Amino acid sequence: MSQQDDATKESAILDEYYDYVFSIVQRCGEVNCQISKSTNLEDMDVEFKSCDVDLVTAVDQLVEKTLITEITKKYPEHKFIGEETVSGGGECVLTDEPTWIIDPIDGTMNFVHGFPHYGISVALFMNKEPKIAFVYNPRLGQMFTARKGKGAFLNEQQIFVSKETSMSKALVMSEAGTSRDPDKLKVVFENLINLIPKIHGLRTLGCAALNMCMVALGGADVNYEFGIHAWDIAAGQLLVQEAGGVCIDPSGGSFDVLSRRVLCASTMTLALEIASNLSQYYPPRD
Ligand code: LIP
Repeated sequence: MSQQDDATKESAILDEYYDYVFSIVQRCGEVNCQISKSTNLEDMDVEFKSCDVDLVTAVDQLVEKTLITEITKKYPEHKFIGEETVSGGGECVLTDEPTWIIDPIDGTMNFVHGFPHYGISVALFMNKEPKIAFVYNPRLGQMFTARKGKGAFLNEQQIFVSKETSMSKALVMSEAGTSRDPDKLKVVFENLINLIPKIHGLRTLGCAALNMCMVALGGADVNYEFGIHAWDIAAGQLLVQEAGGVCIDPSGGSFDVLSRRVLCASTMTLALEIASNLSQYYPPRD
């Protein structure tokens, strides 16, 4: 078989995966949305993970279970890295096999408070490269999708990053994250004190995957965070890249989805200028 035949075959398989998983993500979003509209904060079934601001709800667990069960039914050989499975003691291993990296609700704190900025984040990696991405905010009806080589979309309209190259004009997103480790918080605040006078503005909305989507659609110019996990950024990586932007390590080196560090931006010039202004924090890898 020629290389072109191989590429056509892979593209057809990826289209099939995309269509199948798109409808599962949509269904999970509908369930999630009904629950969040009909549930009071005090009735919400919330548990704590690494600390008392690292939350998980029964909805996170249900959405992750549904995605894994439904994908396994059709593709039993596929692997998974899911936030709640890993938090429950499961493995976080990325091989060359087709692997779905899942955050059932990215922005669980927002979900629990009814702040309508959270989403289901799902990415397919093959040979350790992202091929398909979905980030779905069911409360606001925003479905972000991307396929390798085929662009990034919001509700089927193609999206592009801004062309911003200058830090002084950049709208920057970042998060303190869910860890309360004083060493990490020191770096978070150092960076804010250093950056805020040099940038156009700062936004911190509590959902890493949607922050990356804001860069992909050109609303924000930069997003960086230390301490996030693969499931928070896997789909965002492809969305930003397919929208014409860049994902790098916050030190300026290459991006590594398991490093728990991300810096994405509209342009490489801007990404490197931000990187050169950041104090660094290196959490243990995923
Ligand atoms: C959270 C993010 C939040 C980020 C945290 C954490 P969770 O994900 O969305 O914006 O700052 O590092 O990863 O726990 O809600 O899925």
